Amino acid sequence: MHRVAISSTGLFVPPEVITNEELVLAFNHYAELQNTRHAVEIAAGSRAAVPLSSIEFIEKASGIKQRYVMEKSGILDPLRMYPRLHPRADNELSLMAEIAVAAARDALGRADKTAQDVDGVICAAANMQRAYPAMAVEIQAALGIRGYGFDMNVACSSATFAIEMATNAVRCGSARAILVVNPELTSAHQCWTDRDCHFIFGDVCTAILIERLDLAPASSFEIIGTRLLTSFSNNIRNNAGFMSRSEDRDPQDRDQQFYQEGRKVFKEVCPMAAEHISAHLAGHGIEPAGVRRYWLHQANLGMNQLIARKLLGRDPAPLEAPVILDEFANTASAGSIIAFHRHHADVKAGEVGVICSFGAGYSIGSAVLRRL
Ligand code: CO8
Repeated sequence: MHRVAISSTGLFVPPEVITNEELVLAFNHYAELQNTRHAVEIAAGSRAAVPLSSIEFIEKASGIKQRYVMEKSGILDPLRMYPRLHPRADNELSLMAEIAVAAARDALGRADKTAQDVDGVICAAANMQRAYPAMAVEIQAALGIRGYGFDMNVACSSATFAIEMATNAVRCGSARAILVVNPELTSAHQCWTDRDCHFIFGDVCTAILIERLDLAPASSFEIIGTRLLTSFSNNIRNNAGFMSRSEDRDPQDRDQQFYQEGRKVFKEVCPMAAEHISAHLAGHGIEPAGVRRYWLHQANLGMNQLIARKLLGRDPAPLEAPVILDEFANTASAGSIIAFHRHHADVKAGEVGVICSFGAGYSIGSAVLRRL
């Protein structure tokens, strides 16, 4: 058995930003157009008016101030309200693969590694662009990596579940290094016309290079343990799938995009995540207070503060559980990896940190790391 490390991470940031001001302006314009069009039914009580959104609510309820997206003009067009993404020919690199390759190259460069040092690619994300061939195989080919690639989806926990898959492959010797990529094009499956969730998501891609410790750079993070948990819930769902055509579904049907019971998710997932992290740390003989940094899933600021409070018995200092969702919003599986990417340089040799993600499923995944 080999010891395993995170050698590096990489980040692709999409080219366009939508601030809360722009988002709410477009949403409220959409709401007014809808309410004017359906004024008679609304007055007769046979249809509910679309309520207006507010910047104050969004920032207070979530902590989100802006989000990056691949294409914003379609999202902000009150007659459209979703991105304009152009189909590509089969012989062109697909969009998900393109952003994954960019993040992967960033990760490889930071560890001073090349495609020849890697034996496999796992594409782990909340949605895949197509059914087949696997995104990971296209990404593997574009990078020139030998070996194998496969896709996996555990919604917001996809990255941590993939870290465990990659760690096991490297630990048992079936690969020297695995590249995990998390291309999250959330804007394509977000419901931008639902006031309760139109502000939640952003696009991004992260990459994680998981490598045999004896081959990894000197200041890598050893993966001393991973732990996964799932518990079925309908509170976060998206019913779009390969049977939608046969079910005569319209892609605009509300259940063919992301929907959730946000408050129930908040109440149920916070205690589960705190207990999961405590139990994982206890398994390694580590007290929650002995952890230098928690790189938590980035869905909601209040959620992260509550989980950190449950773990520490007090409010966390800003850098104990760093926040990136103000800038990126919820980027599904990539959030905790962005937090790690942006906030690991000051962790000292011997200090411990925890990456933890949680979301639809429900699913929770954690990795306990020690800096070399
Ligand atoms: N502007 C003004 N008012 C609003 C708005 C708005 N935009 N939205 C809601 N309100 C109103 C509501 O109507 C409600 O009014 P009333 O009290 O009169 O009924 C009031 O504000 C309070 O509404 P909520 O109870 O809904 O508000 P919350 O305080 O619960 O906050 C949140 C809503 C921010 C959504 C919060 O519940 C939350 O963040 N929960 C956690 C959700 C979460 O983490 N989900 C994880 C999903 S991610 C995942 O697993 C990956 C899925 C795959 C990715 C999909 C990509 C598209």
